[in-house]
Amino acid sequence: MSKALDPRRANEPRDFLAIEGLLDDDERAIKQTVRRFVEDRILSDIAGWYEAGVFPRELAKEMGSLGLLGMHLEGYGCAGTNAVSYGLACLELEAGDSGFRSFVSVQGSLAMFPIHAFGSDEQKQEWLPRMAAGEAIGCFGLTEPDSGSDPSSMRTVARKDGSDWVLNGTKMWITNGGIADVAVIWARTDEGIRGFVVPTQTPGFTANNIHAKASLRASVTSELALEDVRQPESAVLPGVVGLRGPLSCLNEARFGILFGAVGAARACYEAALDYSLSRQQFGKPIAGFQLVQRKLVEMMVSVNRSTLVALHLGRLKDAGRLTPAQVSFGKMDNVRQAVEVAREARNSLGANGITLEYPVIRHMTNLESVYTYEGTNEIHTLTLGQAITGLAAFR
Ligand code: TGC
Ligand code: FAD
Repeated sequence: MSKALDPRRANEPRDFLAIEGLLDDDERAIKQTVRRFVEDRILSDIAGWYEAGVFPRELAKEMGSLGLLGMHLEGYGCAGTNAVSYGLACLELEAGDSGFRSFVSVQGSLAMFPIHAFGSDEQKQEWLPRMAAGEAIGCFGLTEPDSGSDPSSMRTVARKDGSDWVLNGTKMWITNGGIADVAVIWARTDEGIRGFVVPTQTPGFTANNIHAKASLRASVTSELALEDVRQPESAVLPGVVGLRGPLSCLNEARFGILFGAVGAARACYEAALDYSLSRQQFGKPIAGFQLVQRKLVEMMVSVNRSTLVALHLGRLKDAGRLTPAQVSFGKMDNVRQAVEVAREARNSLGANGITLEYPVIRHMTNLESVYTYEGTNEIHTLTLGQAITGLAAFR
């Protein structure tokens, strides 16, 4: 009996539930293109970038020319793909490194999306085409030193001075901050929370990169200090007032993360599978031991289940029916599954699992940030609790 027809080996270990077959031709082509980009441009250098703590800014234009920046937005040089394709691109990028998915999430979903959704024509024309091309880099300033899970407590203020706005405050943990050309800054005003499109060269605007991170090392994370940053009226996002503005952006970015986390988990599972098949102990491959097989099976099941959840949520988004609480379901569960997979995979590699020669510990430490940012596991648990009980337990 040929191998292909043997029912005991009929399933592809790397696509066990044949999920690839649920994608259409365009989606498959985009996924393969991004996968090739990751293989050609990221995988050979990522361990070095990670160790050195650098993000290769020069790759931004390449990602722009692939259409990965503001990918699911329409017009202004954006690719205008469906949501599933955007998710699949995030998945493949994060299979390379969470830092690259972070870059794309922040650029497309947190910096370009608010300009696209809430900006003036002038703001859109000025920033979106250059951001889509990777010529201008954006960041998103919501979190502050004393205001993380509860952004309603933010202290950054924007006060009217004649026809200008003057911004003061500190934003913390801002991805891309130190390499950004433009920052979308959320600040308290007399009218409520508003968004400002602030060029980072404006006097009074300073970005200080955060060093000594043990997670997301191939990504720039910064503190932003705003001291009397003066902006014209045209800097305010005219289309939204209130916390709904930044939280709407987070829905978009969290959607990318719920796909992205699957990519990190898949990379860890595949590394563990390959390693277990080649590593010999007690006279045979360790993959031949029951306890190792159990780990591999749990990882494989988890990756397949998370992929199906992501794809289902992507289909709902493309149908215009995805709710924020459903996004929380995906962000909470897919990231925690990925954390578990990474940890089991790390263990499966023994001592080799702690070196950057293998991707697993890099993904494992990256996922700690992913678990925390864009709403912690607890915040998404409470969002789901509110959705099913009608009772808010945040305060
Ligand atoms: P609450 O009173 O519930 O709502 C205030 C207003 O916002 C509206 N709203 C939403 N709108 C759109 N999407 C959502 N998901 C929304 N959730 C709420 C709501 O309808 C209301 O609107 P209105 O017009 O009636 O005023 O707000 P709350 O203060 O109780 O907070 C709710 C909570 C805790 C869920 C929210 O604050 C939250 O999500 N906190 C987590 C903060 C967070 O995720 N920060 C992320 C910062 S950015 C980041 O981490 C980037 S990492 C990027 C990377 O590198 O990849
Ligand atoms: P806290 O809110 O202080 O939470 C600490 C702990 O308390 C957590 O376990 C939390 O779940 C728990 N907790 C808090 N409130 C409750 C509650 N009501 N019930 C139960 N438990 C609770 N922010 C941006 O604005 N822009 C960015 O680009 C950005 N990039 C980031 C990049 C990295 C690498 C990291 C690590 C963070 C980034 N963040 C960014 C910030 C991120 O969104 C916050 O770290 C996150 O929202 C949590 O806030 P916090 O760190 O202040 O933790």
